[in-house]
Amino acid sequence: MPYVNTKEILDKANKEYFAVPAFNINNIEFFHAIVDGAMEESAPLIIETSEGAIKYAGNGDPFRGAEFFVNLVRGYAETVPIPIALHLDHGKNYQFIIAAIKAGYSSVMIDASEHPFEQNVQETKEIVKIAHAAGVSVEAELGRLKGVEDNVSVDERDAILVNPDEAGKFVELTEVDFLAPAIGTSHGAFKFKGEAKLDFGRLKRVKELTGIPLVLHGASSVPEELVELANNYGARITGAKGVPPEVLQEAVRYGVNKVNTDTDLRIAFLAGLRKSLHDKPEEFDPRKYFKLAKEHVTRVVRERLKLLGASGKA
Ligand code: PGH
Ligand code: CA
Ligand code: ZN
Repeated sequence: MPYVNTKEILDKANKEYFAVPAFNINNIEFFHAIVDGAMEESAPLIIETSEGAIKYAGNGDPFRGAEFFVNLVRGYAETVPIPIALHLDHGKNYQFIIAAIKAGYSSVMIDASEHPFEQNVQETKEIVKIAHAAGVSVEAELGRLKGVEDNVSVDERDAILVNPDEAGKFVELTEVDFLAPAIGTSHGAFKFKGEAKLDFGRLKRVKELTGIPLVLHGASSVPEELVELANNYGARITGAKGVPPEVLQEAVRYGVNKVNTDTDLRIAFLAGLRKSLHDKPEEFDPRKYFKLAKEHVTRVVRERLKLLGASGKA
């Protein structure tokens, strides 16, 4: 199947009320493990790379890194039976966003969410103009990715989370294709101190006022059994907490169509790698000691595709 525009995948998800996980990669091992999982589930696939990943793959050079990922993902897509898109995650620097568009990414995120509303509108608008002219779709973000505790004041909450009325205006002004509204999640393995609490009231309003595909960042579930496995083999990850699977499904019911997933894959890979290094100290072929790590990643990928309703949607 072809290398596709992310918009094609997400417009279908929006119409049919499911979500597609977007998986972050830095290297070829994660890529292969993710594609295997998506093929086994006959699911559409969104691969995403951060600016850091592009820098890593280009050995410091963003243009080289962006070319590397496009060649990898586009070349591969043409040989497999599922549609695959490549997305720039959290584009903050003009240089990286332009590098991604030039190299042939399917979509880019312009993350100007730490700036005041007007500036976010201006910067997003500018990228939308450039990207759309090249046939590349655009994601933007409103609000800050930060856990919100129960004892936080209403004012503080308003300062951190998305303002739905602004979201409606933002989409109208920028003509952005997808929007990531901050509703209480955060990146990494330590998202919540107590219960996972997302502001579904805001999410529902944002969907009503925009109608476009919505993106949930910081959406990893941080499965306990994987953290435990990693810790049993020498890792030291304590107090980790993610977004439980049933909470993600609720988010999908309120209109989330793209679910960004990085941390879960990292923990899965780490757990598998630590176990195989421990179990086979005589092994020094990376293709062999990465095998179990990749299998763990594939399993997480399959679980999330099923959970979010993307299985069978290729
Ligand atoms: C993410 C990933 N990438 O943009 O939002 O979030 O750390 O929860 O996997 P996690
Ligand atoms: Ca942000
Ligand atoms: Zn993110």
